[in-house]
Amino acid sequence: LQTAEQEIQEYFDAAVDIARKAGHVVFEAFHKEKNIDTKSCGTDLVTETDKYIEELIIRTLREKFPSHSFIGEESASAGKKSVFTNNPTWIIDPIDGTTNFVHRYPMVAICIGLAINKQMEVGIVFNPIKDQMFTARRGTGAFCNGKQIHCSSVTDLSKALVITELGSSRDPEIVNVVMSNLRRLAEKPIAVHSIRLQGSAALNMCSVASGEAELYYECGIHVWDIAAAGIIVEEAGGVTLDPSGKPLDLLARRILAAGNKELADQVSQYLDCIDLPRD
Ligand code: 2AM
Ligand code: CA
Ligand code: CA
Ligand code: CA
Repeated sequence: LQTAEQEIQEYFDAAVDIARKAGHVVFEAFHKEKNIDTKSCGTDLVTETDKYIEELIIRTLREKFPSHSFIGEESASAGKKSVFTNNPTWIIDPIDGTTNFVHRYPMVAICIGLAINKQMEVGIVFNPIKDQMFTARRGTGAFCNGKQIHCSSVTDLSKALVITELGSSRDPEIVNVVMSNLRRLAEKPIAVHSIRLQGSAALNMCSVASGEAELYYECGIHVWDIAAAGIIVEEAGGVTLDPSGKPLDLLARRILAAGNKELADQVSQYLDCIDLPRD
């Protein structure tokens, strides 16, 4: 009989293994001509590779763990509503940063997370272009290519490098909220060191986990954008919260990831978010 720890190790190894295989596919497709389609609007892109990889990952993990459940971006887009239960559930984003992938901007990642009893146990975020494999298992730290990573200890918002995104919606009301948040952070009295937009929610969170940036927030993201990267931030010593400062709700479409609670509390009072339909 396996102990719970051995079981989690088996899930972790399987996730790393399939993330690498999927990474080869993304790497091969990266510089080639792509077949691009749009989803909710003209700035919400998807390629054949997104769909192919999600199918590959789910098929491979389901073969190994037939009783497990699956939530994936492209399955959800195909009409399969996310059902998040206590059953071991794999949460998958085949390519996080599809717009980057289409433009050959090298910030793309394969995200594979495993939740048991709705708690994240394993998180894998692999950038195959830069060959960076970010990994975490609950209670054992966060790593990039096997080397332990830690969040920044900066607690002063005016000394922070902040990451956010434009998002895929061009609805004027949503764009307005994005811009007013940016303006508030840029202007005095806050006047952060600077602001970055990298185009991948998961890699933004890995930047926070690595201490490259102090914090990241975004409204409009989905559970598959943040599930795997969330445990990586936490195991690197950081916090994941709702942008309001309340506890994180994985299905609520919004995230604040920061190196520490002090910084998160400072920024949360300045951030506005639009309520979106839950995942
Ligand atoms: P994707 O590339 O997998 O679609 C960009 O804002 C980041 O947020 C990307 O990681 C993108 O993931 C994700 N994202 C997905 N849907 C979004 C939405 N409706 N609004 C904002 N970001 C979204
Ligand atoms: Ca997408
Ligand atoms: Ca995504
Ligand atoms: Ca995606």
